[in-house]
Amino acid sequence: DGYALWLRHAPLEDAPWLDRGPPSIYARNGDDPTIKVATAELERGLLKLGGKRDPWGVGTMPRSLPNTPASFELDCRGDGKPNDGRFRVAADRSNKTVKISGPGSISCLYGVYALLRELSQGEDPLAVNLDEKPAMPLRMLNHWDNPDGYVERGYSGRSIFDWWRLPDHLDQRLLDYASANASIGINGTVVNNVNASPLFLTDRYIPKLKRVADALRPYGIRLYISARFSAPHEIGGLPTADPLDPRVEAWWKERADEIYAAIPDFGGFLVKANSEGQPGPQDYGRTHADGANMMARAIGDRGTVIWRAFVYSEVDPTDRAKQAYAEFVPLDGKFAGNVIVQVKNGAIDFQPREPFHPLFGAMPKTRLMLETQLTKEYLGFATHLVFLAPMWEEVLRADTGRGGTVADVIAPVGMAGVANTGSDRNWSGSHFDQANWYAFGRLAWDPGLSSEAIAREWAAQTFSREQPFLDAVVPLMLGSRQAAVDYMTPLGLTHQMATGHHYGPGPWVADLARPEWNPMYYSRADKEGIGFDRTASGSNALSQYAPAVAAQWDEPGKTSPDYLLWFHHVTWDFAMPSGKPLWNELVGRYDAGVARVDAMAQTWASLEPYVDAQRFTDVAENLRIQQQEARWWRDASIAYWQSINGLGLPAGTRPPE
Ligand code: GCW
Repeated sequence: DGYALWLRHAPLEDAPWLDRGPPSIYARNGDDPTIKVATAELERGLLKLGGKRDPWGVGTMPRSLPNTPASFELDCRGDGKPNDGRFRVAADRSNKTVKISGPGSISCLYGVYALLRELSQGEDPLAVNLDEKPAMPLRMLNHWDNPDGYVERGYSGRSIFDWWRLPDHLDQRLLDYASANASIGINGTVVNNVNASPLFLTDRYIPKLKRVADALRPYGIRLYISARFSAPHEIGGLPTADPLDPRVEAWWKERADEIYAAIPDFGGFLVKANSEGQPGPQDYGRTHADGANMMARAIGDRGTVIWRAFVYSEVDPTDRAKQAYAEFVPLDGKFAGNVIVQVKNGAIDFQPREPFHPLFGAMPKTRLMLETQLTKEYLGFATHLVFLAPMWEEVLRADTGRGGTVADVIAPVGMAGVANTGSDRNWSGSHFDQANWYAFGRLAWDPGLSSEAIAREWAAQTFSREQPFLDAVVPLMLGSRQAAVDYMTPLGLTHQMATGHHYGPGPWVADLARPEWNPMYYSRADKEGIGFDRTASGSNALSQYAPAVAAQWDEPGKTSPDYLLWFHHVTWDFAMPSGKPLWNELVGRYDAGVARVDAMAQTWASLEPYVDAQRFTDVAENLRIQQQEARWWRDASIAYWQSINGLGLPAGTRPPE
């Protein structure tokens, strides 16, 4: 039913190594809680992979025996130094032992999962040879979960955190969650919404948080919380939350002390300040740095303050896309060493396609972290099949023009993903959305991995390791994001979603209270043309990029069609590189998006022999909805543009329905 995620370890049909007899495991340092988890996970995985054999068992050896080497040996005795989870998996062919090793217990856990990933794809253990370390230190999920169980922008049921029954009851699902995360290298989780309730800072919640932190710890996952900036005032009895008031700092210090007494490895606070109505230091005439540094002093060297750069309020009416850069760049060099600034992949908001955020590379004296969104708020929720790895690959590989790619900029810090988990049986609301959770972890571990490699290993572990299945499903996944871009917001259009819920088209909306809430604000469509001029003749947001980067986008003729209407207002007959006028190209893109979804549905229909009936049907039914809704997007959007430009449908561009 999908609950097992990519950790199904479906029985291997044809694996000679299994005929060598039931395997055995020997773990050094076997009393370490993380080594215990690693051993249990390896045992569980091997049992499942060998499932069809009888009799079959996995022995765990209490100690090393000279004449009977174990088939798997875990050797991760720490040397006391901080351990980033690097590991090796290497076979000794002479005595047929696979050794998993590294400088600390978490190495063995990561090594075990990496080994199982290979075995699940059909690899022989003696052929596995891995030597890996994570590309960045922080690989985190951000949950937008509220204490009452509602998940903001969550499309997969209620929150997995049962604050009501905690600390007395810990749901097994949390251990399964920890195992899934650890299996892809995720090592931190912010358990509550950035639109934060102050409850999480109260004495009543600390024991609840402690129970969760204790459960996650053996899996190498540190717990963080989102902190509400006004808490000292709201729950602390102080008349203010002014960051420069010593009583306020003393209050945060006292809270931090209480939390650290219960959770010695507490990760720290994530803060959304002065954005979308959230409180923040600007309420007191102070800067983001004043606010962040005050909290950073309260935490001290015990943890980190992660301060979001998603600031979205009425500062610069000319272009919402410019605000974060305008507020944060002047603060470069002013943030304390244990502050991280967390920046969304693009300057608007998790759209189907945005150019990379201009803050990357522009704050060389500040630790910057990338924020992505796994839950598909603007990409058809859990219903539409959209594999996001190509989108993240696009941003990670973008050259900032300021000494490296986005991946280079964040490598010393990390990457966060807004979680898509919930109480649904399949965790993510749909089977294919599990792939986005998986891909996030894999890319945070190694941004050099290709979307294709990630899709392939995920699909093999999740559905079927048969080649014909993989050869069909991998391209289906890889093309799915471009399909969504094409039927929702082609050619650099953005934020055309219906008001509030962000599902389905709403390009005609123009009367909402704030200008930048309106899709018309983004499309700027009129009788003559369409697109948002962000060059010097317009908002000049383009000037926030390094000159070499800006030069790619400063003229419509030079700009990639992917970003054309993001940066330029062009006439409906503007000549596209394809030779077609813009209007024809635009209509063609909507059609191409629909056609691709049709092809996805057709491909999936042909894969029935490889997938269990329930999951096959679940996916097929979602695809049918996506086929209808891609048409809804196309037809509503085109009809609306026609109402503005008065143009007919270009001849021959539209396949008859
Ligand atoms: O994408 C927008 C969402 C809000 C969200 C906000 C943010 C948590 O519509 O629901 O609030 O971004 O990232 O803070």
